[in-house]
Amino acid sequence: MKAIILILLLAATATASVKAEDGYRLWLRYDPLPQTSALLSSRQQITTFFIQGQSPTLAVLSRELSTGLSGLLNKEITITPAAATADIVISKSNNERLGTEGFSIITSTTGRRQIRISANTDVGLLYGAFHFLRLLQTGHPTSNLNITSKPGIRHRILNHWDNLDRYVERGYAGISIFNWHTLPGYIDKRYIDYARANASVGINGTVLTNVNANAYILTPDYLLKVKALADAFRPYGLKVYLTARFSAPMEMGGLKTADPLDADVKAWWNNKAKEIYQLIPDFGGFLVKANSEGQPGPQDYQRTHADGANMLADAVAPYNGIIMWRAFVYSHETPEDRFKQAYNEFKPLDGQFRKNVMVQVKNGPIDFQPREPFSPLFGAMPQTPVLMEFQLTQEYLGQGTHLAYEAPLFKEVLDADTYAKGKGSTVAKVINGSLYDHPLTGIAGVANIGNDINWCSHPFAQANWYALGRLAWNTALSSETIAEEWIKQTWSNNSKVVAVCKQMMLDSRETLVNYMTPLGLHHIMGNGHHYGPLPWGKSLPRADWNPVYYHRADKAGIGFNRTATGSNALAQYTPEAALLWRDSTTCDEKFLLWFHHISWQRPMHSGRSLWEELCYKYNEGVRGVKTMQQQWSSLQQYIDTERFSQVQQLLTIQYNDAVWWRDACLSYFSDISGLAIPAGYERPAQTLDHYKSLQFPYAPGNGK
Ligand code: GCV
Repeated sequence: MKAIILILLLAATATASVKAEDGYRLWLRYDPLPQTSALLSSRQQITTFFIQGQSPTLAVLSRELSTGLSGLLNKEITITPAAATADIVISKSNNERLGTEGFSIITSTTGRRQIRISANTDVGLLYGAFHFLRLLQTGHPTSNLNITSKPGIRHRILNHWDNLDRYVERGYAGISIFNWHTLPGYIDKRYIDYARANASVGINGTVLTNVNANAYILTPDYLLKVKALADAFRPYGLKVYLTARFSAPMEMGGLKTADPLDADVKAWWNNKAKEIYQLIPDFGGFLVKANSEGQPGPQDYQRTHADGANMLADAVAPYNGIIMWRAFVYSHETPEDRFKQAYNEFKPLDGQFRKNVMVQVKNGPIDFQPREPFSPLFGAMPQTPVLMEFQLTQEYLGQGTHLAYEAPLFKEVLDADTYAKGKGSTVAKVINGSLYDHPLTGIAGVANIGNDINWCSHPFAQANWYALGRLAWNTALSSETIAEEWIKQTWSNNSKVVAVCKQMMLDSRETLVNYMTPLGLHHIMGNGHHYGPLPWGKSLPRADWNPVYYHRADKAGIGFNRTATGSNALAQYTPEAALLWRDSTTCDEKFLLWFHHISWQRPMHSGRSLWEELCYKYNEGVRGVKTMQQQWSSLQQYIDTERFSQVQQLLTIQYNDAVWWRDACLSYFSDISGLAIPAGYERPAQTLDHYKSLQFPYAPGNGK
């Protein structure tokens, strides 16, 4: 008994010593480092820093370094006017290898021991300073640094699907952080912290408005608001972009047409661009969703996507602006497999775009599913820069309540081999421009940010924002490295916390795939809001909005035949890439039902039949969440009560949701196949009719 009381007391003391946290500080917490020897030596060495020159960017750098160092090292840090007596020297270099954003960090031991951060530009220095703070925060020894780093991708961008009334489409973390009503007069502290966070991971662009665009953003009053944000973000190297509503010349300019070949339309956009660049000389350009899901576009005038993109590209070209033209299109009329439509539309346009246009392609052919094969457009447009679009906000991944670390998903796509120019033609090489020698390169993430106190709703969702920036900088970083960095900065350097959180994060995406869409199932989520299972769904007006369209389960089997005997979507890949999936007996089982309709009885690699394998995988998913719950519980004494409890509660929701997914899907597939759930697996707690009767009229995503 005494022993138990002692353990409880010790646990209580450990918990009490962990400071309260609300998650607002993200990974830039700068709390005092633990007193380990490696870190202690940095602590003893650093008391002063020197910055050569003056500029708004250097001013924010200086502030960040003061705050960061004094916090981490828990002592006073001073700025010295003399480089010779400084412990850290920040100065310009003239080093071609560093480009316009790269930096070097070197521990110099000739003469006084100094850490020297150099770059060709102020923003390069800022990135270097943030990297140095990251090294300190993650417990990296600083006594022997010799780092050179520059981004592999030029445009590293967040896409906000934020409306002007602050509703965030597919947003689960409150309303938009951009308060258009109080702009331009009021610069919320959040804007600055947002810019800091982005700069700290190298994100250098932000599209402020939803791709389902509102032309009102282009009115003079709103452009002044955009200017205020651009001015606030500029010192952090963060450029602003807007979405362009294709019909704006009609809605805002009173023209009778938005035909991209019409002289008045061109003039309208040219003047609009001029007006914007007069206010914001470094305005990034436009992102456009056209002729997709009801948005206006050039096809309304029998023009092509290239005609539309080029018209806008010409308008921003004099100011070095770019156009990001989305390939997320699928036609109302075409009965063609939705998988194939973006490729069919865009591949023939290769070579027709202006030099300042990038075609923005979602990572997979359908729509941000828990697992998708890479989009066949990657590698298929050699003459066009292709920009990657990932989704950080978890529209199909449990939204704001499920823990799903997305770096493994991003990596799976980036590392996939398109074989476009032979073996090793990875998607990463397509988007970093090296495969086809394109200087214009980009990667975008649909933001998961809102005005929730911790920015992203789920405390672990911040990691997806972090991962996008780190991978955009260097696609070769591993999911493990990124997770470890993020955990150390966000939670703790404690080795147990790092090990346990890392395992949870690394397993989380596969766990989610297992309880939602194992073996290549896809798009079987609830209508509209996309939360929860709806494999029986067939009520929506378009076939390809309905789950039954995607899984095609019948008495004989399940899956979408996309081979030559089916929709033949596989033909859009190079033969070598398609080889991975073409033959149902050798197809990577993770993708099986994406490409094949398979008999329920088909033996799988495990020796189980497909039906049993499905039961096994759904149960694995549930087990995975249970494991995460146990892992998290083991960290209680190391984590502040607020965030501990928040994650614990969310994991409970995730567990219940995983059970619901498993039971609803297996009940339905059992009904369709006529096969019973094998002995040894848990039975669904409710009838299929019960699962079918569930309604979620107020789930986020419904109604807007
Ligand atoms: C912004 C999916 C989402 C939509 C989104 C669209 C897109 O269909 O459900 O909310 O619209 O993708 O990416 O344009």
